[in-house]
Amino acid sequence: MTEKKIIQVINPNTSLAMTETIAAAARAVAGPQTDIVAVSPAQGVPSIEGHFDEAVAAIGVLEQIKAGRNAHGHVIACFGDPGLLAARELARGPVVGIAEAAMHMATMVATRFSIVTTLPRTVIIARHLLRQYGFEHHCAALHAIDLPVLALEDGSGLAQQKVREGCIQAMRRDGSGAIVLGCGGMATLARELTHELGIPVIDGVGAAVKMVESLVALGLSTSKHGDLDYPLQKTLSGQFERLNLL
Ligand code: 2AL
Repeated sequence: MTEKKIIQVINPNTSLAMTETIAAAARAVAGPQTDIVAVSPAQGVPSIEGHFDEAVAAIGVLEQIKAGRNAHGHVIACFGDPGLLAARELARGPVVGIAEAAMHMATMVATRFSIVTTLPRTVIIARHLLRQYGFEHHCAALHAIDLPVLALEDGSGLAQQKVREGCIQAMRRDGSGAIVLGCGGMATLARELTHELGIPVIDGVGAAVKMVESLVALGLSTSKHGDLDYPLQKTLSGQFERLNLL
């Protein structure tokens, strides 16, 4: 019997409700030989909606990577991919962010995609990522539902309804062949929307889990040749002592 593979799925914010949503989406797509371990930092920001939030959240991501070094691979389940390259330095196995995973997959099923995210200010973060990852020319438009991240967890269903409307509007207006959902808290909506709209609606959590599974199955780890090598040994002080490698 083949050994089970552990994929650590990190929600970089401290919302336990959102961690559960993300865990459910990850488990829904994981193969039978994959164990999903969903975690979130004990300290940090309750939701990530700007550059400041991302900088704080990145520390929590690194702590979780360090604590989860028994995992075969890791997913960073926030659409800003906070701390991605730093996490790759710390980790042995592959680390995949949900924004990069969803964007990559979207380019494989459509020539142009649209993104539906939460607040207008997170649109800017997504734009930065499109440029950084080289997907600017693949993205037709970005849309914000204009509700904060935690509205997705308030139980009212309003945010989910707005995501649905945003996707329909994006499909009609942008001429895009696919839609990328721009928040970890939207993860469980993708399958139903794909069915309803008749075009691929891509959730980065599922996309990232399947990418990590593929990388692990192919025996491909994060390269330790060059800049993603383990961080140079130095002694961190004060509250950052907990990030010391040894
Ligand atoms: C996110 C996300 O995925 N989780 C979070 O806290 N903030 N990003 C976003 N664009 O809403």
